[in-house]
Amino acid sequence: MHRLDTIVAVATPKGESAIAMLRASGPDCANLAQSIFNRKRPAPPRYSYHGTYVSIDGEALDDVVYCFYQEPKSFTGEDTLEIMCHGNPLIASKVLEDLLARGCLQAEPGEFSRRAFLNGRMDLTQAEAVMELIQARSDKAIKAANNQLRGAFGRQLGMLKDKLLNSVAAIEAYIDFPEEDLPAEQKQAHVDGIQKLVTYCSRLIDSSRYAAFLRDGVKTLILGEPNAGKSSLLNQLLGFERAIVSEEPGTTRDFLRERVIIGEHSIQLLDTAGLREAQSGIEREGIRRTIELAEEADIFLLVEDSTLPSPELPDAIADRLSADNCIVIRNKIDLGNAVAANDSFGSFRQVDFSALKGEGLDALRDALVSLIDSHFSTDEDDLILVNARHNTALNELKDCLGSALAKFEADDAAELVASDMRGALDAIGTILGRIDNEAMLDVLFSSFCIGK
Ligand SMILES: Nc1nc2c(ncn2[C@@H]2O[C@H](COP(=O)(O)OP(=O)(O)OP(=O)(O)O)[C@@H](O)[C@H]2O)c(=O)[nH]1
Ligand SMILES: [Mg+2]
Repeated sequence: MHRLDTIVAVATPKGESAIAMLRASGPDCANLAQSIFNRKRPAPPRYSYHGTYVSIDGEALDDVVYCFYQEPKSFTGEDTLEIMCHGNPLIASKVLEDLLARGCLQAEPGEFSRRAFLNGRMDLTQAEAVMELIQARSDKAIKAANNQLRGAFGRQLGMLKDKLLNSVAAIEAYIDFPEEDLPAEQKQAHVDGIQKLVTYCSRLIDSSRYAAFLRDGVKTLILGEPNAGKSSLLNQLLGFERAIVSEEPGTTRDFLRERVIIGEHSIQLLDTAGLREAQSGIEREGIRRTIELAEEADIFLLVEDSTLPSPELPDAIADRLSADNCIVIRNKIDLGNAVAANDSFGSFRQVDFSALKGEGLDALRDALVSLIDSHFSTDEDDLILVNARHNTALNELKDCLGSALAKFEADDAAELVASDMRGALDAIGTILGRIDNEAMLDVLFSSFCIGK
């Protein structure tokens, strides 16, 4: 249940910085602002004040700026006090200790957001978007999180819910009159309406892969024969010598994972063991892992030594490559004796490259951005970051709607159809957040940071 305590936390990371911020929320905030800063009158809300923070023992702790927000016009919907002190972790923790001594409780992770949700300041998808925004690692991810924070998902679900409610009301009207049949054209309108909702659900479920890629980065596998220059390419894209490069084939055994931002995208680069008949058990294991990684990768960079004929790839990998997900990198063009490119990659994007000299790097970056853009083409304006929790509820929603449709078509009793539709409404409620589901809220908010 909603605690009526005043909670407090340091909202900025530990470490030296220009400023550290503490945030308190709850009914004591107005009094705290008055007593800490020795004010004769309460602090007018939403104004910044400069003052000396005097502890409960009368010690001047720091020169700070503070701002009082009066409920309901605050992030949490409660009275809130924000205190900006100098960014010395010792000062921030002294201020925190003093606020605890004055009766505040240390906030749990995500407790501010949880209160914002419980006080109706945001739905659950928006609370989740706050966390997505904090953790977003690329421009695209930030845009999507912002979109969700502004309530895009909530609005779409709200419209869906209204349509369902209308249908349920119309269908339930027939429950009391079992001898009457729903007129055929009305029934068809409901069926069409539900069908549209099913399509909408499927689209959202499909987009969860895109959301995962925004969150974790596009999984990009660097593949090729030993010595083709895969690790040299990784180092070029990263801009530093991450991987060992040597003329000895079979240098990379275990795969390396690094993240890089290219254009608006966050990319997870995986450098792998060269593909060939393995010379040793360790190398064989490395190649097995490469094949395993290929199953989940989004994008492939196939590195070829342009002075040698194209290699034969294991079937498990060749089957995964297509013009939509792979760029062929013709490496070592600086050597000047390139052989003709392999016809079977004729339709693929190809980039002439020298990992030794860094030639072709811009062309490769451009090709990568254009490939990712076309691979994950989505309408940015209604981009939703579908997470695992949403996905479960969306599948539930889709199942309920599918079952309602089947019953409609079988001319089952109106109450049976209505019961499925009610199930669908519950699933939407789960996504937006039902206040009675304490356990789910505990799990969800505990993954947030303290002070958020
Ligand atoms: N001339 C030239 N040499 C290159 C180029 N790229 C890589 N090399 C050389 O080729 C050799 C192998 O490079 P690596 O980057 O280790 O190749 P790899 O594909 O990671 O090899 P394994 O890890 O053994 O599979 C090294 O001696 C590199 O200096 C290039 O563009 N031009
Ligand atoms: Mg290597």
